[in-house]
Amino acid sequence: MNILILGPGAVGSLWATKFKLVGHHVSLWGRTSKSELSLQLDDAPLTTYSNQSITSVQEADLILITVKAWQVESAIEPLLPYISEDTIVMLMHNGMGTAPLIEAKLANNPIVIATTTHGAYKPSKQQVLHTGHGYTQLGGFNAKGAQCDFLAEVMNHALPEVHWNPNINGALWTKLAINCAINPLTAIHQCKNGELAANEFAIELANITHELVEVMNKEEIKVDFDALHATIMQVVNATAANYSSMRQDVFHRRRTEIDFITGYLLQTTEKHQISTPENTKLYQRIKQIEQSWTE
Ligand code: KPL
Repeated sequence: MNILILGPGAVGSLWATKFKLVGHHVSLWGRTSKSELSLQLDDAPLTTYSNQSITSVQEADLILITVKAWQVESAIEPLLPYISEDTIVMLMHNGMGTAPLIEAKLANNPIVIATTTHGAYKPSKQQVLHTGHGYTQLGGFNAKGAQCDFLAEVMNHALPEVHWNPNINGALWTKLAINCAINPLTAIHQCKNGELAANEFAIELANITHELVEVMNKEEIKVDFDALHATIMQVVNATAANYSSMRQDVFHRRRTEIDFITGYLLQTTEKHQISTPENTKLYQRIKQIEQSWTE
């Protein structure tokens, strides 16, 4: 397949190198205007990709968007005049709420949403490290996207495991709930994920989880407190030594994904006219931190 990776950060570069290894024709669209970029996955040899090539947009069978949620709209903008209606557009990032923005611009394209638990890290522009083996779920966002289940096999060949999930919304909400619970708290307290298992966070985490269950049930995602709390604590323990992406963003004073994580939850809360004070408090605190950098 002709695959274009829009946003060759850590996750985008991981998929680019994995796709190339199994023989796909892979191009990148990064921020730099260099016509070629090179990537090295772990200890594998360096591989080279065309960058910002209009032809690669026109010929793409799949555009995999791996920029942060808040960058999706502006990142796709320069490509819009060149994207064919047959090109599958796939979103892969933390948070929710970008698919309708893409649909508004590319109404006739198949749109697929992906969520992955693979860990990747880019210590330099060329190097990408596959730091944690995970799995990926895909599902259609629109009717054309729902017909793209063959992609699970294609992607599974490059970086297993990949599953097609006809109920991708449930998977996205579960991931959103994990991020709502872990990311703001670790960013505010500048701690590792594992530190949230301490007693001092027990009540706060339980309150956050109760609110998440209420909102998810309103969205017709069937989940109860014990199951969601166990899932969140399982991720806290499995990623105990890691710094969450939001903790890293705050540490480096970069814009966080809060608007598409807790912000998306609060929009949904408002829609159902319920209240989620614990999550609102976390949202406001992260916004305050971001604002303090510009003052
Ligand atoms: O997705 C994550 C993130 O950091 O954004 C978790 C699952 C919390 C792992 O750190």
